[in-house]
Amino acid sequence: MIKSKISKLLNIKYPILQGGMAWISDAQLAAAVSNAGGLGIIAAGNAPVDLVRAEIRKAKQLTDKPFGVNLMLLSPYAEEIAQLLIDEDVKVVVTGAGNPGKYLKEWKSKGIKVIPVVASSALAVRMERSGADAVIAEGMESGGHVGKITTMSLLPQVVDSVNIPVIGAGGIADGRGLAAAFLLGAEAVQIGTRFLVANECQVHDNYKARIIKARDTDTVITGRSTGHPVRIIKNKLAKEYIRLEKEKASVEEIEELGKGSLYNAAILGEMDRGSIMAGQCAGMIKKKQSSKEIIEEIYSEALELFKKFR
Ligand code: TUI
Repeated sequence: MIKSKISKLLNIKYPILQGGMAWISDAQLAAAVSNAGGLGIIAAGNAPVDLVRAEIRKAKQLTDKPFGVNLMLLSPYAEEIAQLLIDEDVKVVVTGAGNPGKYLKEWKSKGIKVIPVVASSALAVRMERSGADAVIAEGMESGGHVGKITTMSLLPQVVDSVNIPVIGAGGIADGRGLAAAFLLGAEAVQIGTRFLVANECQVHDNYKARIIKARDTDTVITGRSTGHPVRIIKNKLAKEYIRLEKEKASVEEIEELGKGSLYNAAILGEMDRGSIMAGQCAGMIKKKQSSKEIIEEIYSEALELFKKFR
């Protein structure tokens, strides 16, 4: 077994967290990952409180293992969901796309394990001081909302900056990525893109097919000029973003283009004008598998690689 502080902290078998993907990471996926020995995570995304509550309750029915909820801090419902996580006795909270400082004290007082995603060492240090149990250092290879530093550079610098365990994320899709993250000092990894093609993932089949077809150069970051950079697979929508940004269109005009676009891709399967969020590792993903197969394959590949160092 790979010994890891995170497996111990979260009471999980494998040091693998499933990324909270808005409109995609629901109770079914999270429970499948948790039942397989990883940490499943329900994404709150921009969803209203009632929907998130229903998913949390559903996950409790589907697994007796620990699972987490990802609070996307740009959500208009962030405040209400922060309270919901307390009311529903959620064990692990991951935050993304911002600084969760104002919620940390109360979550900690209720015994919730808090794991903020950070894109810099400075935020990691602040989070440790505020009482975070661990941080996720997410490099800009990841899908969706991204920072500016790559996993290779960010992860070891965050590891050097804090004493709490660090989870690596961004560009990790197989056992090589898991092993590499551990060599850079991580105690676990968070994986999103690979779980898009999990059998238990309810994302539209067109989305899964697009991931399987993806090549290494197929993603692009849009929205840097609006302050909300997002990595998506290149398509008509991405081209339109790039055109508007080149023409220095207003933030409102660019953001209007993005409204509902993730829903259009993930739920409606709209591949031309939807936001197909995916990490740069999409090109490595070649087949659909169960969550259990994905986790066990990644883990056994990494174990095999570690034997080289004995
Ligand atoms: O949150 C993510 N990835 C996401 S959220 C999302 S939903 C969305 N939809 C439309 C527009 C925007 C988002 C899709 N993908 N990853 C975690 C993450 N957090 N990556 C980077 C960061 C981050 C960046 C800067 C966290 C904190 C931060 O600093 C904030 C501060 O105040 O210092």
